[in-house]
Amino acid sequence: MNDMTPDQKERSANLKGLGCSRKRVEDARFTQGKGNYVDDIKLPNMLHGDFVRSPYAHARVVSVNKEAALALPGVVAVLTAEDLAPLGLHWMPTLAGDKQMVLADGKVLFQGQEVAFVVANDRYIAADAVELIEVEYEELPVLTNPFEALKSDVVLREDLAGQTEGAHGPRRHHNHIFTWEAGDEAATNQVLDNAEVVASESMYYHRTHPCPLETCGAVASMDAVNGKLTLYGTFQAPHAIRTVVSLISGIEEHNIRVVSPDIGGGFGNKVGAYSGYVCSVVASIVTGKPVKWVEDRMENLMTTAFARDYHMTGKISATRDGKITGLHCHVTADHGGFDACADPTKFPAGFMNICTGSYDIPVAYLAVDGVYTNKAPGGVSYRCSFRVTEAVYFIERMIEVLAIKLNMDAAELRRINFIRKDQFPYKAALGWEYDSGDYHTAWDKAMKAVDYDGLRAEQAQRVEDFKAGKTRKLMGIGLTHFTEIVGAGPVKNCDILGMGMFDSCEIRIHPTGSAIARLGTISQGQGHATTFAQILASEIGLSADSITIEEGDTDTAPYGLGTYGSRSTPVAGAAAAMVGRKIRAKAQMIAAYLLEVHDDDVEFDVDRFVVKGAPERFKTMKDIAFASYNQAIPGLEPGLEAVSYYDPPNMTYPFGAYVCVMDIDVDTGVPEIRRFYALDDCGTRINPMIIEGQIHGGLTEALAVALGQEIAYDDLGNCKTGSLMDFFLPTAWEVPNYETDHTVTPSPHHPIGAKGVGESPHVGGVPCFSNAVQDAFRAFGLTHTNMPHDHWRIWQTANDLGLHD
Ligand code: PCD
Repeated sequence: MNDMTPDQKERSANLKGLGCSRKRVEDARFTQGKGNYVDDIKLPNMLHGDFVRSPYAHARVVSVNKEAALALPGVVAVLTAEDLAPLGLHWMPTLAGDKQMVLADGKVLFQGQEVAFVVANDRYIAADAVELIEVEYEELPVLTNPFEALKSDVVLREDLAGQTEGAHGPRRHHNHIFTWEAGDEAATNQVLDNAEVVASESMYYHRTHPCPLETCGAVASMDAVNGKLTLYGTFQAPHAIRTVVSLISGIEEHNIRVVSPDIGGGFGNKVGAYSGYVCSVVASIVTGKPVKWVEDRMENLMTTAFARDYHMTGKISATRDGKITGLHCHVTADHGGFDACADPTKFPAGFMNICTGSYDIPVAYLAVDGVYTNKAPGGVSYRCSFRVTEAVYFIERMIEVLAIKLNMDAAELRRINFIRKDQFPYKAALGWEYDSGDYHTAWDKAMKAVDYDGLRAEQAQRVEDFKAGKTRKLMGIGLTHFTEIVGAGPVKNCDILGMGMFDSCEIRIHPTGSAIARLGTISQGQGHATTFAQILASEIGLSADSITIEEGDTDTAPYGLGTYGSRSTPVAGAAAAMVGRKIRAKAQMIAAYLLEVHDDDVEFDVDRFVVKGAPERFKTMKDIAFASYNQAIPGLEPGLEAVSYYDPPNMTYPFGAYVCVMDIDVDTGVPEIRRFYALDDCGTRINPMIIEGQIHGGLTEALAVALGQEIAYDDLGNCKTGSLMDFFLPTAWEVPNYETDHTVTPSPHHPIGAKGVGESPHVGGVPCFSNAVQDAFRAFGLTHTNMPHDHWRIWQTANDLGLHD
């Protein structure tokens, strides 16, 4: 008879599977400086590329003189649009159905735009050569305001002149890109016209930037003998990059290997395709040597992947006692010189149509106008699922504005309008079907945890004290209840450049009962090597410590759409669970054969199959793995491997309840965060420790955006925040101690009930910090003021309200 120790509980713990705060396996190399980032890649005879960039935001390029640069020893080549044109590579497609200049083709449309690419023996020579290239420009009128751009005679995109149809429908002006609508406008207007109460507000969600620690970069290496191109890069979607490179270069896809090595943060910055990638590939083909291109910090901030820049106007209607009846939202979206937003094809404004938020709003309408201006292109989802941060900021501000109008408590207004638990799956007015939620439970838990009533009483007292001259500090209570939408997504409505957004996992179990699994996603710090092994451990009964996770090499990983939009858990995580189930199904047959019983007479028990009713008769997964390789089992192929491609039936809808308590010094404009409470519900939790880390990181980025981070331009289109001297990155000094909490409402359609979580703290955090600032001034008549709430702007708000008098 078999030994029955260890018991089931202990065996389960040994797996380090779902729910275990397993230590991050990748940290051994990260904490010892042994990571392998793009800039660590050094190939024999490697050359270095650097860009000549436009100092002007809008100008004609009259001439480019390369002579002096080419004469500099060590300079190998200088590429301009003229050199790329014969190859058809001077323009490239964007992820949004537009096209973008790889190198300036006759004109430039934003400051920092790529004009020429210098290739040299080392990076220093390349930088010196950049200085030697003489470009003659003829300045053109600059448009940095999208409202003015829509009225101006100045044609920004001359290449599109006369085109009245764009990738997303009709264009009504030469600087207009698209109008995207969702919902029922007539019905919404009717409700608004007849409503008891209507609150309106205009708000600007400023331009910002993901600013990952590591900037973007690539190393291209063309092996002319074998016809193989290897492209290493900071890619959040390596397979999609391989397909794009193949389509635009004509190199067959099997001859291209794309590798994302370790990535130092992505945050949406590394989803799109950039000129640097194309130029390094072309330069490698032309020179026959590997070519490296890595952005510096200024190039990163000024030219790749801005986020937001949404001018939003809302109307929200309600009954006098606070039941919301309708919502109207209009957005003017500033896309810069090219529409290079990274969104699924059918969603030119991403998932902005989740802007009804956590509330049961019977009728709604959304329209988004995309506009060209003389700013950098991008429009990436900086820690959010395709514009959901904008959507959540919009609705969470509208709720506050409505509460002011109704003279109601904002927490109570939320509570009476939440979608109820029994309404899920809930079909929202703008089209989404929310999978699951229990908002009231989460909200009540949060209110209780922070003693909400106590806080309000303290705040009222503070207002009295302020008025009586006893204090110069106001107190703000920021509230947010957000609903995220993550896991793009169902192939039926989500694609990137025509490729459906499924994801994948392939696993090979080795004879000794350990395994390697590969996925179509790519970690940028999230800890996938730790967590995907946990999902698999619970499914197949082998310890997570025995499962290696590999991502990011298109020669070995199964095709997948990559990591952004918190899609890895909802999509690739589901593929991992499903592949585990395929392994288990085969293992069950092997176990039954070995135990000499019928397949149906064995059942899975943590790490083994046992004979039903006789648990002392079992075969562990290790036994089964070995048998699959060393024994001929009738009717079964040898080996234990499987692959799964998962097309999710729906998105997942994580949610959360956040509270921020802040003191604001009205004389300095300095906010001091006293308390930040974050309750998150991401369904089944894979690794609570990693989730907590994700929450801390996302909240810190939210603090940055709400309280200071901004990409700002002057009227001439000069970027005023192109370095970390001006672009705010919070440090430990500004960051408070976060309190985290959770509820668990599993996703009904995900195989293990998990929803994404990485973006949630950012999506919920931004409105929460902003609401806290605004709430501090509510008693003094403030309805709304725009972010970022830096010290100067807060001081200005206090001043405008007469608090310095
Ligand atoms: N989890 C768990 N559980 C659950 C969920 C989740 O545990 N339920 C975990 C996982 O596993 C992982 C994480 O957590 O690890 C996350 O997840 P998700 O949510 O799914 O996500 P993903 O996909 O993985 O990722 C992405 C995200 C994003 S999106 C972002 S921004 C950011 C975040 O992630 N990024 C980053 N986080 C982070 N972290 C780090 N460290 N780094 C980075 O970079 Mo976008 O769209 O891209 O914008």
